[in-house]
Amino acid sequence: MKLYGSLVSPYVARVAFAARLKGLTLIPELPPGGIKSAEFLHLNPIGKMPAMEIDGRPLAESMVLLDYLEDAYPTPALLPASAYERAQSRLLGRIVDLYVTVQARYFFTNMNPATRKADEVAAGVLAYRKSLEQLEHFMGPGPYAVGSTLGYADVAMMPCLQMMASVAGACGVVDPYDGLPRLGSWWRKLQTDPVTVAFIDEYHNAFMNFMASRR
Ligand SMILES: N[C@@H](CCC(=O)N[C@@H](CS)C(=O)NCC(=O)O)C(=O)O
Repeated sequence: MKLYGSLVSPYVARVAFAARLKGLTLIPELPPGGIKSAEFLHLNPIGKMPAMEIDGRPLAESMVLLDYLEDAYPTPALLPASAYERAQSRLLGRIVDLYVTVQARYFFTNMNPATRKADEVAAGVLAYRKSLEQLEHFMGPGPYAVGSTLGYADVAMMPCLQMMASVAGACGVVDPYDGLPRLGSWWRKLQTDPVTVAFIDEYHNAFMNFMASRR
């Protein structure tokens, strides 16, 4: 079983972290020719990371890969037991992918203060905030995103929200979870758990090194 991609991608990071929580050794590797090479496109014609190769067969899309790991390696379970909470966990991941991380474009294109367009950043701040409110609405009361143990929803949310906080932060968003009590206490909870702290740091360092290399 192979995981293709780099930890700089929050989508790759969520798969790597899920695998780690399951005790699997699944270190992401960049395909030798990159993700637009003919070899990689043969495996994953979507041309995005992550992708996996499982017994010679291809699989892609990070949330599908989380589900694969959960089905193939059920212990320890990352999804909760109840049907509602399983759906709630998947919904949180979907909101992150469809409504939260898409707002990163407003910030990525305005990282340089010299060329920053204030109206674009302002639109991004509003759209990002709205998407966080949507996430907050569907989260559980804590301490984790769904229930009282670290699981699927936390793994799906953590690197993506870390990435969003970094790029929005670079454009002046100081406390994205202000006035969002569930998200705020969830994020603070993650900072108290050595397992999540280590992973957040690892992902954050990979992402920040990547951003520095683009300057
Ligand atoms: N929906 C995909 C998103 C993956 C994605 O956008 N990956 C980015 C890196 S963060 C990528 O590979 N981008 C390359 C491109 O779009 O050309 C997933 O969840 O796996």
